[in-house]
Amino acid sequence: MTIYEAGPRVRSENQSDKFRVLPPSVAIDERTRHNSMTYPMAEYDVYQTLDDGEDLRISVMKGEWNELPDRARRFIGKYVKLLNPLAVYLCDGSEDEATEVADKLVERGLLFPLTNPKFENCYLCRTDPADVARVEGKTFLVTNDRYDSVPHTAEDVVGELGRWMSTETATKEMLRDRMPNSMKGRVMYVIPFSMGPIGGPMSKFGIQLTDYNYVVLSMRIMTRVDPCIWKKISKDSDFVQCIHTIGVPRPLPKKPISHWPCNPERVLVLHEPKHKRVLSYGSGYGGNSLLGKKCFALRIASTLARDEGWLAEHMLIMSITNPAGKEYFICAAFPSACGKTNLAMLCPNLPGWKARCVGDDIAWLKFNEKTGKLHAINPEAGFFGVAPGTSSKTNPHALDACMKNTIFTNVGLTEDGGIFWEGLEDEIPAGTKVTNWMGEHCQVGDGSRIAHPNSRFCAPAENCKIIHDKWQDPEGVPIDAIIFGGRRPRGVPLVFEARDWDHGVFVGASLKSEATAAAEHTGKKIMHDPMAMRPFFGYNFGQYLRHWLDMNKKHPMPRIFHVNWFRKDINTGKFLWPGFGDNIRVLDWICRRLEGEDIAESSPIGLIPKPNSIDTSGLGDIDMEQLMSIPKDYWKEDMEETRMYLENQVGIDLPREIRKQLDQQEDRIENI
Ligand code: OXD
Ligand code: MN
Repeated sequence: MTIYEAGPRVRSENQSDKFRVLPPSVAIDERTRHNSMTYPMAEYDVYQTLDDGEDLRISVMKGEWNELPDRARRFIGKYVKLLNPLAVYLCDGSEDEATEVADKLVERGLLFPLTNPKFENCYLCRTDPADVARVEGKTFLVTNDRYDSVPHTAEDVVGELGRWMSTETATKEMLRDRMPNSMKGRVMYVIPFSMGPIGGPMSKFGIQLTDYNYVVLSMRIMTRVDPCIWKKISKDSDFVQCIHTIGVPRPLPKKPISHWPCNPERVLVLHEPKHKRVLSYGSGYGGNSLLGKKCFALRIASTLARDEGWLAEHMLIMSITNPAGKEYFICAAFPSACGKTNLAMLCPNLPGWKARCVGDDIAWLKFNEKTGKLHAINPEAGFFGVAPGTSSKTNPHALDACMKNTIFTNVGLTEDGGIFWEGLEDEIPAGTKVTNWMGEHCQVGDGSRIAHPNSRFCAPAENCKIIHDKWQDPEGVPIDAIIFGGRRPRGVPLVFEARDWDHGVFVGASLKSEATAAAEHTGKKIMHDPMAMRPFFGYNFGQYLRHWLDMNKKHPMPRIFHVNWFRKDINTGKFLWPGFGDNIRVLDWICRRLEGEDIAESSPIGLIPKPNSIDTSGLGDIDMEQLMSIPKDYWKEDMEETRMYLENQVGIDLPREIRKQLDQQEDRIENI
């Protein structure tokens, strides 16, 4: 066995061979490998001059270092010095690359190819049970001034609308205590990616550095990874710096659980809007590690959006076409795991209607001078959907989209090489042998939990049969309505329309929902989730509301609605509304409102449907009266609680327009 020693990283002798390609100084030490895999040796070494003038020797395993733009080389070089990886691997996003990386992960035991012939090029992955969701408690915004990140809360109140860390603490915690040498013995993958169609006027570039090849495969699905981005970055575009490490240098202190190395005790996810930089340590899962998603496309992008006059929101984008052939584009903001993917891929239960999906999780919205409307793009290229509950009844299009080129994480594996999660009981018979998300043997229907509640499918958007022709339109699609919603078992009617833009912003600011499994929360308590963005604000929520309110002063904005598919009968506890494909009936009402139909009447909380104005034909017995009722006691309490929340959480940063809306709504409720 040959063990090569890494050459000195810092060069002391002559400077002239800066761009000379040198023979490789690195091979992987056999003892640091899992399962004695064969990694290729580094192809060549280069010297890179860093911002501090130092020349650093870098081993390149794949890709043409000298073709990278200077600022990208300096950026990568800076983190090679800090993180000290074995070598650098410049990703090109190609099929071959994905196959090579996936094969390595299969060899290592992290990925299992699905052998069932129904699936094409699909894999299952299981994580360490300590790394299964976004970790909101360890996610921070880093700014010099605390109140650039979070609002002024009332005294003794713990802020819930973002977490702030000072620049000094962040530097110490991340750059001094965690990151140095954290990629030791590992390969640093360099991923050039675009959020939004490459080169589009609403799109933005990023470069992610990661030591986790599962992340490479997932980023390739969720974003547009393409080496042409290097050229664009070199010319005129900036990029968001995304630095991710699982924080497990080699040699490993202990064998990773489920072959999923991570460092859950030390997880830290930092965002520095000023530097357009995300630093993530310790977790390989979802929003903690696929930095293009929540970290870039929501937290960093929302600050860019404020500065540049647009919006970055936690919203699906869809189109619906009525039987007369008129198409409407809608954005809808629901908290995590409240059915955004299901609505985005709706199968309408009313004859003649057609629905198309543009995006299922994030929308970037910008006013378009040509059309005079707010336009939206989906910055992502894939779906990272919550698996449990997805079935051919609830979302056949999502299920179908998962049949090829998909990575499943923490779902069950059936004995015939397919997948199982809660919700698929009608498609996979009871008694089928399965390995659950923790690798234990069990059977469908034996009462045990098979998939983790936050288990996911990561599938390319192009797989979706109802993806809209314009989903990649760089100019986006023109938005006709914005919808807010949450899981509200009590008191909140099926649908209402905001009185005007300011009232709509207030409705969004007051958004609440039952807690879900997408983050570390447990239980079913009703939580505030303003604008469905509570975990994703990139700056002070008071200023965020100010920005929303001001949008309407500059340009005409779409009408705003609120929906609740989840109201329960107070006597039986059963859902009052069938939901899913029947939600088209509510969207139909919304579209008719957009056309100016006189089908709404004023209520204390907004404009509600006039009796019989929602098409319930063929639904049988629906208790519309209960579904649409606005119980005074409930709403009085709700408003008091909302006032308290906004006063406590947003304090002096709460815009006066929102205070006015609170006062007015309280008065209207008092007069019920
Ligand atoms: C998501 C989330 O993963 O909202 O989309 O948590
Ligand atoms: Mn989401």
